[in-house]
Amino acid sequence: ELDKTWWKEAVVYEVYPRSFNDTDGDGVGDIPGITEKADYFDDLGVDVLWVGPVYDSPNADNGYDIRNYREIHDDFGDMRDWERLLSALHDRDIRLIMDLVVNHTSNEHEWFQRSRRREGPYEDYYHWVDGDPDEPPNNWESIFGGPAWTYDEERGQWYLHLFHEKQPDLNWRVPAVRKDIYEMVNLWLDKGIDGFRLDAINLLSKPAGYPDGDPESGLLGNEHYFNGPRIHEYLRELHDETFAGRDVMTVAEMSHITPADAEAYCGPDGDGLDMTFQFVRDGMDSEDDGRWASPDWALSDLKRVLASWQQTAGAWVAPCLGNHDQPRSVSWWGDESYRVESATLLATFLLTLRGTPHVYQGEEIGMTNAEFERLDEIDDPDTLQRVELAIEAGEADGFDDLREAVNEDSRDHARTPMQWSADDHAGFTDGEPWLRVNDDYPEVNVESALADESSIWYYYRDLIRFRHEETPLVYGDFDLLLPDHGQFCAYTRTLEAETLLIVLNWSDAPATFECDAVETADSDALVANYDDPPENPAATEFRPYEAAVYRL
Ligand code: TEU
Repeated sequence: ELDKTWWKEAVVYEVYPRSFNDTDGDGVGDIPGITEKADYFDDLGVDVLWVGPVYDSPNADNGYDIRNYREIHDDFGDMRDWERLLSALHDRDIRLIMDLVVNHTSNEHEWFQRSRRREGPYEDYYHWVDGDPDEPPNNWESIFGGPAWTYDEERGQWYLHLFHEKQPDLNWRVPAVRKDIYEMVNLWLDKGIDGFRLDAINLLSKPAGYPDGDPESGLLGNEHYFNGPRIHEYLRELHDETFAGRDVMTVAEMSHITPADAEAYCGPDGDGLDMTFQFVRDGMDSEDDGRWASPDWALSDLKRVLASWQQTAGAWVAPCLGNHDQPRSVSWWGDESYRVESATLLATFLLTLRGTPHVYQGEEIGMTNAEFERLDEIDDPDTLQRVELAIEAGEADGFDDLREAVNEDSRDHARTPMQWSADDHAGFTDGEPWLRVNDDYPEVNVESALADESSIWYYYRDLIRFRHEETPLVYGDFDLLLPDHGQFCAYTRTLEAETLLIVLNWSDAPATFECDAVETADSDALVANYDDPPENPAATEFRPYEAAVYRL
């Protein structure tokens, strides 16, 4: 008996509001700009829009530092604009989920301001620790690099921030903190949204006493603050006090988790969360903090991680190949020299996996990494901090020494403006864009993609339709084939008597498909990214980045 639910059958599309579509010429995307594209999402066929943080924020981390959870940031519009967006989407049967950022707030949030003045109930809302102003309380490192503690002169204590120093971590041990958060969550749910993406949510619980991290463990302290001692209690309570009994979806953003952890959070006996992202990179990187790792990843490594999640996780997952924190998927997972072929191969992959696929804005037109030439073209606080620290530590003389690393992996790659047309600034804005537009926009843009029926865009649209029609792609089992093959990523999706075979030649050279585990016969490929796909995959040569789906 299948446990059917709309969010299992959905395809989600992530919008990064700052970079999506600017309607008022200030160079920053806005909510009316998202609403303006309501038909665009509908035409593409996505079911859910995840819109990144649009709350009031001083923008130390592009809205992931929230000053007021109940207000819309001026840059993006106002509450009326937001309501119009919600109805424009609902009119088209598209649901809306928002970002829920509750591991931390901005240091400009009223709670922090009052906490640093030790005002009444707010005194312990954050993690405050006594200590010598020159000696942080422990060796924990911030995920953006540098110490996870900042000394606050006003209060005369250290406070914890696992991200930027303008993002102090909330103290979830305090019941009043949790209660305030649940109230805020319910306020948004009562407005009629369809769920949340839960930001950095497995970081909520920190161990009492803040023990030092193991000096050998990569990101210092990670074993203490990821999946901390009371995490399941907090998440269960969050669920029970807010999402329970409502028809909404929750997708948890968690790194440093195994498939078994995913089950503990999102499985049938978990905390009530619906799904967690499956970041294919998590588990592949040798470094614990995988940010500036080499893009020379190995397909066998990818398949190992993939199979462990797709075959064993007793939880629903949300596969994604990119988001606003990752390099562009074509540049990282694909091949810019085979941009169209590899982008369509990646689409075939993402949309035939088990779980709820999340497409990131621009993937549907094959947007690539930009080439950043100068430090002043970088905006991402994570990248900037790392550059600064590397220079301070004498590992580099200046930006030039770091340019290659930055260009491999900066979060800014995902944040360059959406490319709508070949007009100035890719049609994103009439003003000056807040972040530079990728130089490839005259060729890579929505307008030209829509004018060409063989474009990546139409391939996405057709695949999304195909996924909606083929139940095995949603509810079927996943079985990896040829785990050690250096070029093919191939697998089956099986539901009862029905089996679909997915063959991806994930390389820039031809490869012959030979696999005893499946019985193939002459049949047309149901989906393929070349015009004339092999009729029978067996013993047939697949061209560079050729992808095809067959019914067995
Ligand atoms: O990211 C959480 C997180 O762990 C990231 O630091 C991620 O590991 C990193 O960006 C490298 O890919 C979330 C948001 O997605 C991110 O944009 C925010 O900066 C962060 O939380 C803090 O809110």
